[in-house]
Amino acid sequence: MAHHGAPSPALTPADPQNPEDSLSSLRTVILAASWHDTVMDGLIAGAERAAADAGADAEVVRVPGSFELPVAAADLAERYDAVAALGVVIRGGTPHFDYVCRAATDGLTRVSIDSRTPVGFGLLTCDDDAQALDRAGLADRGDGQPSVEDKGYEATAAALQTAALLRSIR
Ligand code: DLZ
Repeated sequence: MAHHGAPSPALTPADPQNPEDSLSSLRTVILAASWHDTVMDGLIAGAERAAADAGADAEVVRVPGSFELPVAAADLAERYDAVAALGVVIRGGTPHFDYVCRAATDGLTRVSIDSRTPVGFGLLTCDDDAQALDRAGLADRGDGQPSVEDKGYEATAAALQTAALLRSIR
């Protein structure tokens, strides 16, 4: 899938000859907010595809909104090797958007650093629904081509790859 200058998120399938190096043994959780159902479904589908490409089992844990992602991530980081945090915030007419985005972003950053557990950043902060659908891999671009973004996949692949890296250097 083409990306706007982003590194290819494709994950190499787990190597059965090399179980120690495999991504499949990483305990992985997909943490998902519950606003904007259709877009969330696309993000979660992308995240599950990334986990499947890695050969990893990933359970899905839901929180009410993106504001709740950091506290749940903090708890999950204690028992998982990789957390993929997914949410969608769409700009409205008030500054609320900025507060939720800031709280979720700062909170997830803090959790990741403090826990030393990679937290993939799959929070969409969008101006409108069309932008969010595109980033979640769900846009109908009208030319028979799919979206150029798949942020659920990217966030999960990044968390898994970082977790494997940390494991290899510890
Ligand atoms: C309240 C709210 C609003 C207005 N918009 C969103 C949104 O676009 N995306 C999202 O994930 N959550 C939203 N929320 C809910 C907050 O994240 C949070 O769940 C509530 O403020 C309760 O703490």
